[in-house]
Amino acid sequence: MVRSDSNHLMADGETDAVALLAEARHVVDAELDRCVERLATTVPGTLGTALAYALRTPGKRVRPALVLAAYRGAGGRSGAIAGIATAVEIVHTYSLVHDDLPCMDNDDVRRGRPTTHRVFDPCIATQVGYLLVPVAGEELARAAGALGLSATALGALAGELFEAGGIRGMVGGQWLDLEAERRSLTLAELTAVHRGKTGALIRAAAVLGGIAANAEPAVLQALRRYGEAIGLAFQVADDVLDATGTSEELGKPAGRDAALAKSTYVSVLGVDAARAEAVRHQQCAVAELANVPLATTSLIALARYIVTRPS
Ligand code: GRG
Repeated sequence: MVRSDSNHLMADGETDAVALLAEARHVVDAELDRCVERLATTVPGTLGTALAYALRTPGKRVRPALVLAAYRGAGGRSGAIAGIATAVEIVHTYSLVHDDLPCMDNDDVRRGRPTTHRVFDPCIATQVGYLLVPVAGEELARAAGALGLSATALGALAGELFEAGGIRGMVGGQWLDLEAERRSLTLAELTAVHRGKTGALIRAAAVLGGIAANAEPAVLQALRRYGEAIGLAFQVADDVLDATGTSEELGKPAGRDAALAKSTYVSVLGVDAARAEAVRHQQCAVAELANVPLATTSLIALARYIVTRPS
């Protein structure tokens, strides 16, 4: 055990994850600022202001940290990886803006701030979400150029990111989730929803880091399986936090799943078994990293953080 600056006792590895998340926040927030400046010239007025609001909301930056850890784990060394991490974060941001809309979860607070549609209006927030998707594509292409990657590698990056964001990933999972409202799901059905809705983008973050480092197919496969498992661990932990955390801790209303009568890992398994399920996925993720040439310390630390995080 080590002692952090805040005098909070931290388990081994947690400091690595906290430092990596801080670094990811630093480099991605700088990249997002540059993105906002570029957009200000092309998207003036209220829509531009709303785009800046959504892009500058302070999230944990877990997906960018995964991109950095996978990239460096696979031998990548360039600072331009921040642009790939930013592209993933922009897709994530779009999903949060749309997820909060009145036609979806109808949430008032996100990341400790009023949601985009509450500050502006649902029409503007809908436009913000749609606009962020091509912005993520531009960011990805710019970063691939700065990294000196080939057109084939850029194709692989784009294919991975937008398949994860599409019908076979996040959007498909969200559709299943919306269809499942007010219905009790089995554990298998719930897992199918979250493999797409939450897991796909997290998996893509790990794989993108590997592609950007020109990793061998076996390393990419290990990163894919690792990402798949921590994606599920992330959602199980999210359900536990929603049931056990406070709104102040979470930066969004706690207990929303129960209020919306959603099937969750907690409603299906109970809190204790859900926690055990998250740890099981974490262990599966870490097991995938063995036997490939990959520096694993940060990836293991992030897997642990994902199930022990406070928000
Ligand atoms: C049009 C059907 C349709 C879908 C649009 C809305 C949408 C796409 C997808 C929903 C995806 C979604 C919001 C999944 C939840 C993932 C999740 C657990 C988010 C919270 O992630 P954190 O904790 O958030 O990393 P921060 O704020 O820290 O970035």
